[in-house]
Amino acid sequence: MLSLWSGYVAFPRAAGWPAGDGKAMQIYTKKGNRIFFCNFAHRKEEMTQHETDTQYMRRCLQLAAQGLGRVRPNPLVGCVVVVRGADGKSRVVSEGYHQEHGHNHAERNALLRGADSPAGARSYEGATLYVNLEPCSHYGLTPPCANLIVEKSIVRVVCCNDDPNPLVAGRGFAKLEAAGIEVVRGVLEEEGRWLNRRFFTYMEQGRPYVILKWAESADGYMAPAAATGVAVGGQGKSYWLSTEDQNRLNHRWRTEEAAILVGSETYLRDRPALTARHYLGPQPQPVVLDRRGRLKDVPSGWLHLQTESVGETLKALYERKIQSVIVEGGRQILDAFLASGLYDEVRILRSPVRLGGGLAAPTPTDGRRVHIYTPIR
Ligand code: AOF
Ligand code: ZN
Repeated sequence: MLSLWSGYVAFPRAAGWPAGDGKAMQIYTKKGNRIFFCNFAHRKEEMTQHETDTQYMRRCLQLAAQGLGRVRPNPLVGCVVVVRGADGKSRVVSEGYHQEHGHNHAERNALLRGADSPAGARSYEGATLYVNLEPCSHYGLTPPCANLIVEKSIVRVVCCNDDPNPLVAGRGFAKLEAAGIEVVRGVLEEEGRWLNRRFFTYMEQGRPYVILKWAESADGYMAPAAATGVAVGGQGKSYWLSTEDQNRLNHRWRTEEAAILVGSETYLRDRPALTARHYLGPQPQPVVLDRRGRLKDVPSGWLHLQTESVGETLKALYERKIQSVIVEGGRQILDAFLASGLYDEVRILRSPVRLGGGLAAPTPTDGRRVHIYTPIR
């Protein structure tokens, strides 16, 4: 009897017993005894609503991610519109995402999709709208999304992150609530902050999101001994640390950030092109940091900065609305960024090659920000 009883108690939560539908359920014990019990209908309602919200928010984040590299300095935003049918089941009736800077926001794309078709002209009355950022309330390059949501008779808006943009910052939610719309905030909040880490860093800290990146050998060197005079990773040079896959990944990263920065030493030695050539996508803004003012021939279109500290450099980029930057070297600049603490991610492309000596790679101490990429074999 005791084992039976403890089995019953353990089931619903720990073993993930299907949450109640209000109906009596029966299970058989090993000895063939039948036990009836009734599940907790109200618990299922709560669970299901939260699970449903989480599931649709995940879809918003997935949609949003497609704008990476194309919407900056705007955030990545996805939107899903859901209607509950007569059978009580919810269905997605429209989706959209912010695709290009200056173009429609996610909500507008979802709510006006096929606007000239009967479906597009729908009011979406009674629908729930999921969006991973607080709907905007301002007239920017596009009219306010909050107004359109009200016009379309949406009754519930589920959000992931509040918008830190001072033009919005709570006014979007206030508009919706004033129109009697139920607002749910903070669903998958951490995932949303990670997806939009560039936007949040730029808005909240007044500086671009900083990624420090370098390639190092399996034994921790960035370059062979100086005496060899060989630049690692340099264009047309005979020595190459990264594998082809790592190189392609590196070029993909270049398409994802607004700018790419090197120091004058790297510029003079490698004459890097700083373009994304091995991956399709937008090109980053090349930046060269020339603290000693020794460069005369910086190509047009490059940003030539003569700032002295990391803080000043980031301020100069922020003022030019550059939301994120990959710092690709050299060693001195990487060390300066590491020492300043003004960086968000370190990406190390670790090569299978061993150099046995040479220029040691930096040794970042904050492991939480370090990501190591080794080739797949
Ligand atoms: C939304 N949905 O999909 C996005 C929002 O210059 P604009 O008009 O494109 O406005 C940019 C600002 O709008 C941006 O900084 C952020 O606050 C918000 N982005 N809002 O409701 C969207 N991309
Ligand atoms: Zn908007």
